[in-house]
Amino acid sequence: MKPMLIGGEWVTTSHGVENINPSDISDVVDIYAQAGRAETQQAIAAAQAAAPQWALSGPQERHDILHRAGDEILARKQELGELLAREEGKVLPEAIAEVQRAGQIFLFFAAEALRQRGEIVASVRPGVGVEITREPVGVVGIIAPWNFPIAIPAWKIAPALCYGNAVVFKPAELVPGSAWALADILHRAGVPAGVFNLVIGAGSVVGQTMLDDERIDAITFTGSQATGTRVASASLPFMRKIQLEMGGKNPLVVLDDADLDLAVQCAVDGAFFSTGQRCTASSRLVVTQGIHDRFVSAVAERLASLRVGHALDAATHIGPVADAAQLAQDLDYIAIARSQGAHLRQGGELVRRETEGYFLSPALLTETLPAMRINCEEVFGPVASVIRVRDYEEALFVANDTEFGLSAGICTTSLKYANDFKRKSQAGMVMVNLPTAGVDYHVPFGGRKASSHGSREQGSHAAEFFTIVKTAYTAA
Ligand code: UN1
Repeated sequence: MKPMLIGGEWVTTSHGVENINPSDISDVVDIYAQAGRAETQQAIAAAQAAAPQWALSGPQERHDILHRAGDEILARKQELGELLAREEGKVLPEAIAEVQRAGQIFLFFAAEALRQRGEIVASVRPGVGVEITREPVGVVGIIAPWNFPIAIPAWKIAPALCYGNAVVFKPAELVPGSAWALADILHRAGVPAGVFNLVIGAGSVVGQTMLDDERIDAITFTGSQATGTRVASASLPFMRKIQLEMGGKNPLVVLDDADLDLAVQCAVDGAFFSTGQRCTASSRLVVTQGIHDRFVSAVAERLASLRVGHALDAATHIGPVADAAQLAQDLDYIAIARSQGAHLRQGGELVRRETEGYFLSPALLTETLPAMRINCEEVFGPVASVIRVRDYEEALFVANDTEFGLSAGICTTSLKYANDFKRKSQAGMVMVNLPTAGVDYHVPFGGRKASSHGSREQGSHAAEFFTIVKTAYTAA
């Protein structure tokens, strides 16, 4: 059994969390010590004790630790990619790319550690000087989802440490393997005892204990809207800082003048790769009438040619759904869409393979209307729906007509429409002739409306969440 990391010590318990391979449910990747309330509280206490010293650490120490971690992640990307593909189910090339991204994030924040600076401003009062600096927040709780088992933890942990915070990290129970590997790497990279703590366990126990504990000064969370709302309401009594990423219902607009091959590629990649399990997935394909039929046929044809199967099989394009509950949810949404009048044009069927896994063929629903549940709620699976619209104006309206606002894309050869969409889209990230999913690691990530709350993740904008601004006045 792999232990948890509390106060710089590897700690074990009698209960274990099994890490099951969704491509082959007879394959138990490993067993991980399961934290309860007491262990979570110990981890919080350890972080609180270590935070003041770490806050005083210099940029060189933080740089060196983050750099060592980034280097090791990159050097081991093949092995860590295999672990990730095995525990989460994304295909190996996607898993390796995710590990690479995690390594790059650590190197980015290693460099950011050296770039921390403040401002000196003239006071409006003669003889007074004003300094504006950023200080660490203190103890940061990190609650991560299962769909990016190493990249999302990396883009929360690296800035937390870079800006001088202590961390209590709760990964998703479905994917403890990558989280454990990351903890081991950070531990050996020289993170001082208590500055980084790993607690694996149920959201209702570990997550709830974190939410209820006043000693956690900030929580960064990625996951469902329902849990995000719980994080927000539990944090309000403490006036705790929060950063929430809660999914999307991202539109990809395809206009009559689009390059058809490119539009099909954007739609298939954005909606179905990584088994559609991305909060940035292009789950609503908003298509103008002149290209609609050609686009739908081409997407359906492309989907039929994709092989669903074991994530580590080189012939596989799309891996399994992450677990039984997610598979049930995907199938439910397909059934709901059909009962509301959608046409299942392609896929949406369970697929049998040599190993028993959660294999679902990518589902394309057509003739859907914006008000149908399939177009309002996040499915989080290989399921996309097509909405037929008259023209660009209607496409823009439909694209924005959602409570979410994470990412939005448009495929067009018209600069006029592309620019108009960039200006008027109500999403946090806008993509022109690109899939809605698949973002760079060095620029801000985040959404608007119900998709996100708090300041942006990633890039130098991450400083906003992981620091507190101090304004100091000095009379000469
Ligand atoms: C991406 O599309 O490259 O959970 C990243 C998610 C997002 C990350 C998406 N927070 O899917």
